[in-house]
Amino acid sequence: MSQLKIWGGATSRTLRAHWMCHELGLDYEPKLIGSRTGETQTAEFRALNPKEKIPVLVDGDLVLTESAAIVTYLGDTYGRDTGLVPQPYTRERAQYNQWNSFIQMELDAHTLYVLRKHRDLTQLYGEAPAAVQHAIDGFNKQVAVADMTLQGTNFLVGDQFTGADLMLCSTLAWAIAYGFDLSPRLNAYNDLHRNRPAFRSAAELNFSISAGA
Ligand SMILES: N[C@@H](CCC(=O)N[C@@H](CS)C(=O)NCC(=O)O)C(=O)O
Repeated sequence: MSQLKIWGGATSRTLRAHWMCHELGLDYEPKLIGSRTGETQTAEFRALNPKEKIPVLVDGDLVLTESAAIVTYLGDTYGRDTGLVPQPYTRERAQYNQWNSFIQMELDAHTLYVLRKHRDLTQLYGEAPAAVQHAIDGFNKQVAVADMTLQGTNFLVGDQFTGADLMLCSTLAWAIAYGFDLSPRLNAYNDLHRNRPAFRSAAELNFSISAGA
């Protein structure tokens, strides 16, 4: 049995962790539990992650949460020479960190996740039409910055695919599923990277289960 486990499936955030494992060709054990199925509230899972959230990485006695932190840890630990995560103490690493923070905050937490909560899960989080409208406008404004950056390149950092592209593509797919109309450049970028064999095998695994209602 592998000492490396990834808990969680069915969402864009869990996809990030599986996708990086597949990029690195890692032998790991997927523990495919879904969100809002009750599986994040079992005693076993709460002992791992009292936040009751997925994804979670377990590597021996290390437990790590937060999808971007998991992606970076995997690249640092198991892919030092792959360039999937730029080397520490470099300008490329600083730019990589910047993009991952931007994607998590501006394209995920403040915008798409607001729609998730206050448009799709109103029975749990309540209605907030003004917040929903601001989230839509905010996403469109911020994603335009990614669009500008990708003028003449297929990569956010340097000249190769990195964990930052993985983070952005997983988020763009989420946006498309929510009905956002992305620019031709962002669609082409997203399609290019979603053609990677590691994306396809990881997505097949990740979406082999469903989230709860
Ligand atoms: N910032 C965290 C967010 C994690 C998160 O909110 N996960 C959701 C699913 S995408 C979850 O586990 N929800 C718990 C539940 O609904 O049961 C990350 O990027 O990993």
